[in-house]
Amino acid sequence: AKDAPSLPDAVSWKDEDAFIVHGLNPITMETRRAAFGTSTLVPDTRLYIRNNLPVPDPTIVANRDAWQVSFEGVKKPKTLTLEELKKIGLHTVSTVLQCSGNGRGFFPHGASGSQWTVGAAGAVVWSGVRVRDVIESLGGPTSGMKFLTSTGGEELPAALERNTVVVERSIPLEKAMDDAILAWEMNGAPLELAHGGPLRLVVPGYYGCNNIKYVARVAFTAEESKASMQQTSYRIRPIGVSGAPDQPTMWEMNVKSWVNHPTADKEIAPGKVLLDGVAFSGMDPVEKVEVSVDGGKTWQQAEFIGPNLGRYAWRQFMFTAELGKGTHTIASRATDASGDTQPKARVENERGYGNNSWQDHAIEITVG
Ligand code: MSS
Repeated sequence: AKDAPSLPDAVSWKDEDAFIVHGLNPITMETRRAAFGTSTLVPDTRLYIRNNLPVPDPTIVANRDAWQVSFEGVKKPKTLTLEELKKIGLHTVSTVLQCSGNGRGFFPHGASGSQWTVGAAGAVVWSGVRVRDVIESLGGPTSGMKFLTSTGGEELPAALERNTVVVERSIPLEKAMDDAILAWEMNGAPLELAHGGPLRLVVPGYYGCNNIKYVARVAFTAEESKASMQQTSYRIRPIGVSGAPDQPTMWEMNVKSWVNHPTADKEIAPGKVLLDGVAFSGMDPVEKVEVSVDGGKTWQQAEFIGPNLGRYAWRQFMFTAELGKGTHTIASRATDASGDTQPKARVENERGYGNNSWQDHAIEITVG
């Protein structure tokens, strides 16, 4: 029998053995590399969790349809319930949800934040209503608006200034109107509280931080949110430099891949060795994955397997290598439809965001 579960209630239903738990207050847990399967989607029980604030009280999912969202910066501002949103439209999309800091653990300067390796990411399927359809039913954005600013429904500690703690992110208005959705379902079931239920914003191709959980306010704004989460956090800057609004923000994801199996903890016999992994990009579909079994000296093309769930999902790939006794450094390198290829080296930056270095994500396996 297993010991009493050590995960808090909000995530007690997760498959604990599948995770590296980086922290529980707030909850920060990544999927182990070896725990990723090969059938494209990551089941809810194995999908990573990243919360900036404590998970809200479960009473908010007791009556999901009663959840309210206020729409502002539109011609006919209104508060709609989830029940009303469900009548406006229905759209389903598969995306890779990935934390901006996924791969931070590979930065040698000790970037502050969760020391994620590969597992703060997963492909899932969402159902909800397109932001565009809701906004059109409210007369469209008012003129002069440039961003969609969304706010999480967490109760904020009264002692702290709102903008220093609130989970609020702005994305370009065009992106929001193009394909963002308000999702109430993930992988075929009502969205779990820990993943943002009853309702979450999903921004396909954008980093996790933009996918606001428990979304309570959706506003078109002329400027980016004044929240620290928008102004100074999630900004790419050189090591030692503070975050500032003129630095690039974590919107579109970059092209990335990694090998999941075999894992170093399994015995591997010499001969044919099957490798598999995942590959994805931000706004462009991934087109090609190459694999190297000699630490990047030579590359060969891998084969995509499994269903193609669209440009925002990840593709599984596999490769059969002929490996002799000894230690081998296995790397993968993806290229997307815009021609972007994963670089060898990470882009050094203060907070360790956006790591897509193929070298950092390589694994060492011992055969024989
Ligand atoms: N939302 C809210 N409301 N809150 C919080 O905290 N976080 C972020 C997103 N959203 C939050 C939100 C992050 S940061 C992330 S990644 C994500 O979410 C995650 O998700 P999941 O579901 O996995 O947990 Mo980084 O970039």
